[in-house]
Amino acid sequence: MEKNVDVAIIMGSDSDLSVMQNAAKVLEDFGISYEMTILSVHRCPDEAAKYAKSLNDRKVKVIIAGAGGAAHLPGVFAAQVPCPVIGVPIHSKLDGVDSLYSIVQMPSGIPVATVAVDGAKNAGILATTILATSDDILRNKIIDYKKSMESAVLSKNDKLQKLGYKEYLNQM
Ligand code: RP5
Repeated sequence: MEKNVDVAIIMGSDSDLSVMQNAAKVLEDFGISYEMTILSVHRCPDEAAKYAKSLNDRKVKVIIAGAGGAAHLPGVFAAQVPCPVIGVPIHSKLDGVDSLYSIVQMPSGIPVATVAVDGAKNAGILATTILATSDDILRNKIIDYKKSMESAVLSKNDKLQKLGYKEYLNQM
């Protein structure tokens, strides 16, 4: 039996997995329930449509969909679900520009929130912030996460001021 999860990570091929794992890692760090599925809207369209229906039946809250090349998967899912879809363009033979344009250029009325080429980590963070709008624990975790990034940058700047750029680079 399929379980209830907050986020579904979908990708068009196992060749996308090395990128898409970065979305899963973020969700794990934030303690968000998710499932991960390989399904192609080109190579197995009937199964993909069945899975979209199952996502609707289970009221999955956010979908992260990665695909490369003629990357129709995020848009085809967005057409079939009422929840936000985040698209991850995967690097490809055309450096991912084909994937990026395929995902970002959606027709009016069917948006896909598109991150950078191979930006699965940001897709995970964006999904978390969407869920955080109705979950104060997650909201606080996002605030802490941003504070930790702030401290990391400020301490790098302190180090640069102390060492100067040459020594800083020597130590990198
Ligand atoms: C897309 O085609 C997949 O998302 C993948 O990025 C690309 C290539 O797939 P494979 O030929 O590696 O299976 O559908």
